[in-house]
Amino acid sequence: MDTHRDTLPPPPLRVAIAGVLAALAGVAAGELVAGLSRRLTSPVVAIGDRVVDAVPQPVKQLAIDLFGTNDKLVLLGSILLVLVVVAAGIGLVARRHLIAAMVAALLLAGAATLATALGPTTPLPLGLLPGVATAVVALPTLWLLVDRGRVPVATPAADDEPVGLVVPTTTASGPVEPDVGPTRRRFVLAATSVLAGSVLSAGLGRLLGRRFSVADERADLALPEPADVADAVPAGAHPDVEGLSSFVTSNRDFYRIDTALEVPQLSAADWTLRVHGMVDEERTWSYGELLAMPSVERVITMTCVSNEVGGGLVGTARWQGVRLADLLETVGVDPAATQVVGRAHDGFTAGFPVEAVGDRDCLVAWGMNDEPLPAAHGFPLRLVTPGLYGYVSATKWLSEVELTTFDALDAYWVERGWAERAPIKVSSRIDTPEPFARLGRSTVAVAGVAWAQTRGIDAVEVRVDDGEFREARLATAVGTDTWRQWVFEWDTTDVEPGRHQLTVRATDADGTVQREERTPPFPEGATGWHSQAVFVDG
Ligand SMILES: Nc1nc2c(c(=O)[nH]1)N[C@H]1C(S)=C(S)[C@@H](COP(=O)(O)O)O[C@H]1N2
Ligand SMILES: [Mo]
Repeated sequence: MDTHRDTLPPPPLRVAIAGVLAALAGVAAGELVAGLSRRLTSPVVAIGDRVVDAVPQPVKQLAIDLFGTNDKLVLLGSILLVLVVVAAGIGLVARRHLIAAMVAALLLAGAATLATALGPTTPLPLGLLPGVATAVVALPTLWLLVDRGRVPVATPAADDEPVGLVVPTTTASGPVEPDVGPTRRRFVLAATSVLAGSVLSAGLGRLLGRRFSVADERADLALPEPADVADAVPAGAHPDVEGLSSFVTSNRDFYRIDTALEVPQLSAADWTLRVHGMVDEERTWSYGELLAMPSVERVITMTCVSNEVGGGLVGTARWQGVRLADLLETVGVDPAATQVVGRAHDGFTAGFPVEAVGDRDCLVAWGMNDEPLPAAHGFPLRLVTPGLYGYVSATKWLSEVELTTFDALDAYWVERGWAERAPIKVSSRIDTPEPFARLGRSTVAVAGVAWAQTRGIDAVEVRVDDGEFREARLATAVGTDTWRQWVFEWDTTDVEPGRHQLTVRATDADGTVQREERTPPFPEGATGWHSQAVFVDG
């Protein structure tokens, strides 16, 4: 190229920085465009969504084991990290082969566009926009920064020339590198402008995106009083022991598990629930119509199949909504249907046996603890089904209920190897004392929760070290669909000072004793007794 006859390629550090900044500018443009419409997704989040859908089960389990419920942040961070490394590489290629680097950048932006456009909620061709914006901004930026990084032949910059935002033009001994200063300054100026522009547009995009929040809409909604309310939780259901879980879990403390990288913000104003498939006559209800139907309130304990022994992926709420049985009665179910599938706006599915709709209170819930469902817990509508793990029964952001058969449809997690039928296993957890607590020599209240939804808890036993299991005192049962609290008064003067191991096991009302053998959550829920060490003072 003629204009470059009197310049040399930029130093490697400059081109690497050029690559990274061009990528960031592209990402920022994607964020900005995604903020323009509620139906658009940021390319980074879209890539994350595709990864979540595609990664094999062992990898997913590893991510959950390593990062717990922070796995989503870690995923988004990893995507950005990979992007930075790849972009730096593209920058280095651009040093000598600008066209090749531009092609690589185009492919990268193309992948982002594909990820965004392939989203199940993405309307085309509008959905192409964030990805296209990424390419339209990243490619010229790369070209510009590489060009600005070139060095005059007269004074080639050393490869290790530092690129700083403060350009030293003099030292104690006088002026240095008179020709490099201006070219370096030119690059730093371009790079800083790109960085500032990126931060601004990404920030603006995020700011614009906030107007899709359903927070105000939720706050303004007036929920009806259910015709059939649940009794207040009796005082006897919650022993007064410090460190014991509250009986009803607050919305804020309720565990959250789903595949959504960003909490969906879905307006109830135009929300509909379509019930279809193997039915006599399909029907669609608006959110308002469902709110106007005779409703019920039920206290139900939900559990995630991924809950480890002793873990916190279990919670109890007062749920308000309509019985799914009432909706199914209206549409008329084909007797050959075996599976009820709840489908979310994004295509997520969870399916369970049709009989469950008749033999328990399966709810299309619109309320959680007397509030409209929080966005993270499924606003505007979700399913809540007692006795079945959430992944088969509790679709959030519910847009469809489909009557089908187990042969015809594998729901989201079943497709990924998890069990097709997933009743909740009888389980128990020690809430207090905490692991490795130091205990005085007195009577110590060991307390916790136990659950076997739809059956109920008949016994909880506690064992100290290798001793006999002894019965704990059961708190008042609220119902068979909720957990039950328990207390075991332990006289620590009975034991030697030092380390002791407390172990709990529960028995459900069918007589099934919690299994001792430790097995992991995959594919149908963990088993094993919860056990923890404490220290008794001398
Ligand atoms: N749309 C949608 N619904 C979903 C999920 C999901 O990923 N997407 N996860 C399910 C799982 S695995 C569980 S355990 C429950 C958790 O509900 P919560 O987050 O309100 O506790 O939601 C279920 N419903
Ligand atoms: Mo779950």
